Amino acid sequence: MPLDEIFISKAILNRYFEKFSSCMELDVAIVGAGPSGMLAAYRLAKAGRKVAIFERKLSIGGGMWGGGMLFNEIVVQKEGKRILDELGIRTADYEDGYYTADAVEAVTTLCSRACQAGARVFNCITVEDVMVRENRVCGLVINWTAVDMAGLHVDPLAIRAQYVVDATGHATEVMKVIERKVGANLLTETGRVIGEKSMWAEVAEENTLKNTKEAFPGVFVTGMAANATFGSYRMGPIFGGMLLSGEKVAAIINEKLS
Ligand code: 48F
Repeated sequence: MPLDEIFISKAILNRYFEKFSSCMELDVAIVGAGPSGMLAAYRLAKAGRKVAIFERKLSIGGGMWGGGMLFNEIVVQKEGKRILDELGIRTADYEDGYYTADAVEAVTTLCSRACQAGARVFNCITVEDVMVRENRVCGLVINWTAVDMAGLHVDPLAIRAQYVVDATGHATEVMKVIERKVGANLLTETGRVIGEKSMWAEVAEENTLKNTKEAFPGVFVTGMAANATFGSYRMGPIFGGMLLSGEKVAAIINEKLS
């Protein structure tokens, strides 16, 4: 058959809408395709959960592509290397328990593993709100990023999820929208998003794991969003904590879904 532009267009539309409508009701909806969100998606999909990531940008990877200050290498510790090994991302021994990996290889492989395990990634979609029933988040309100960027007055759509993961990094966008609109206390000391502190890699890495937990009924925080929500430090371009946090949030939610 000669190439037909309309046939190509229909193939894209039909396949996209099949994919999208199969994700209207999810076990887990993850907001943000940075390292913590993608690792969580990979683990949950591998466990057989129906999981999708909604990512505002055209590109996945969040802060991982750029390594540190655009030098596209990342650093992990031994525990982070365990996860990179499992994913098939090559690491190089540096010194004293530090390992490096190519940031581009890390992002692309992590996303590929998540997709092949069954996670769906929807890029160019911004999560602008949540759905709440009886003081528990039960879904996301989404719109095209292009609509948001153009400032168009267009109503969003919604998807239902048993659990939502805020993996939006420093911005902590899901928690902030809950804080602003829901009018109920978050599960933090102050009942609010406490906010991120300055850089202290060692404490931040440790706290990322501690802070990976439920922050509002139905919503878990992972990665840098966990530290920002519960008021801990930033860590800069060391990524073990992000991966371990994604692993932890997936394990907790998987357990709950069981
Ligand atoms: O920031 P990001 O990479 O999150 P992370 O997994 O990792 C943090 C590290 O990259 C680094 C660090 C530690 O090493 O400090 O910064 O915690 O990825 C967050 C993703 O969420 C998207 C955003 O575009 C990015 O790709 N995002 C943010 N807000 C929204 C969103 C939103 N409202 N809707 C959809 N996506």
